[in-house]
Amino acid sequence: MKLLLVVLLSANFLSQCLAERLRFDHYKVYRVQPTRADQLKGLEVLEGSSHDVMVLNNLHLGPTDFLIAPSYDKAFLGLLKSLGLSPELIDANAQSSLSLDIEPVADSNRRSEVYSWMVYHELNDTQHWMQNLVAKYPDIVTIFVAGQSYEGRKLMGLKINHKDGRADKQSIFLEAGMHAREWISPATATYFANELLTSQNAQIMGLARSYVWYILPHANPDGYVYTHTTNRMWRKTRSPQDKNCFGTDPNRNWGFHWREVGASSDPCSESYAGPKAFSEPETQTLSQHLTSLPEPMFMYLSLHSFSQLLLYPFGYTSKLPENHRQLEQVFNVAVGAMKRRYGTRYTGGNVYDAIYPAAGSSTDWAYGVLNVKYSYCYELRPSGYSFWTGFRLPASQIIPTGQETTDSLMEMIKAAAAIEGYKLQ
Ligand code: 0X9
Ligand code: ZN
Repeated sequence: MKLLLVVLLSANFLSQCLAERLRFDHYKVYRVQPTRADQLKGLEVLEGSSHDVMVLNNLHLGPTDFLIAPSYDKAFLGLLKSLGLSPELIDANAQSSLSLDIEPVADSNRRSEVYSWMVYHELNDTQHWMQNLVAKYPDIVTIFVAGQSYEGRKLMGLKINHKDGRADKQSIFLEAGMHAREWISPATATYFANELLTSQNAQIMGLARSYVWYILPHANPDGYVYTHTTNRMWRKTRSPQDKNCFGTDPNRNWGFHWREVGASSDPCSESYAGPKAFSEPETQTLSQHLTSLPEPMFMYLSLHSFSQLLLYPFGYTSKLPENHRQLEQVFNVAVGAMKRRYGTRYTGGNVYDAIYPAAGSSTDWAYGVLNVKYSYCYELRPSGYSFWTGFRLPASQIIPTGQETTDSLMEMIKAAAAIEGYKLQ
């Protein structure tokens, strides 16, 4: 009896500790297109104001999607009317589309020895997979810990260094998962790492041997876990902030022209830059780790989703980087290779003009502070601008995305190596 009580009590305790997954029954998704600064200002009051309103992308002059609780519907429509805005209804019941089983997640209780790219994975599963690779390729793979998250998780990545390669190797760092809900990003990073180890393609293996590779699938592990346990649409880190809001946008938190433009000082905003540069343990420890790496860094890559864009610095200014001609040349090659296999079209350019001003990103920092001359950010599949559907890429597209992105990265690196006279194997 006593034992039963203990079991029951601890089960209860556990369920209270484990955050419940948020449901959005009969919530509506609206798209609103502010065209004037006063409209934008009027919409800002909605950010983090209650659990009944979620702003799905960072507010800007352009289409923005809102997730609205039934109880808030009237007030929301009233506000829009007063601002002279008319919404478009994107989804009449958010929960029914969230419930569609397009994103199967591997069951980590029944972890099999085969880690596949047919499904998405939880953080623990991927960390376990990385550890298994060390056992499988002891001469090539080691684990690096780039730092720690607010909730104490490790920023764990793979270092891939084929010992039979050239002696004076430079490094390539690939960071993924900075934004929690962009699930295709870590999935593509692990797909690519697996290619570097197992590909039958001689060109891929040649490149694998020509550099020291650092692959960090989850730059924001707390956020990623939160998208699995509680809120699929979470973007930021999970540190508590003022106004009872949580998280900082880690891609606005880097210490290079911090918060100058396209970043918010409102803790409830999706693009909150944080109280100061590198306020977040994730960006602080990762940046220190990057500074301490022994090899000269040849390229810095950041994987996000979505929109099918390839981006290069800067986000903080429309001024083009000094080597922009080379960056553009490599961009053209990379976009061409992306299209080869499945016809997937990418556009892009410098962040500021190609999407929107955004200061404090890792891509800008790697270029501006670390002096990495080839610093790129991919916004992976899908195309379009529906913030409601764009982060939920069907799992059946993980492999095609992995394949075409590998094609693109290979050609990108070859093109940059040719310009720099870096000899490949
Ligand atoms: O807003 C962002 O941080 C990125 N878009 S996203 O939808 N993935 O959130 C784009 C930022 C531009 N990219 C870099 N400067 N790396
Ligand atoms: Zn992102």
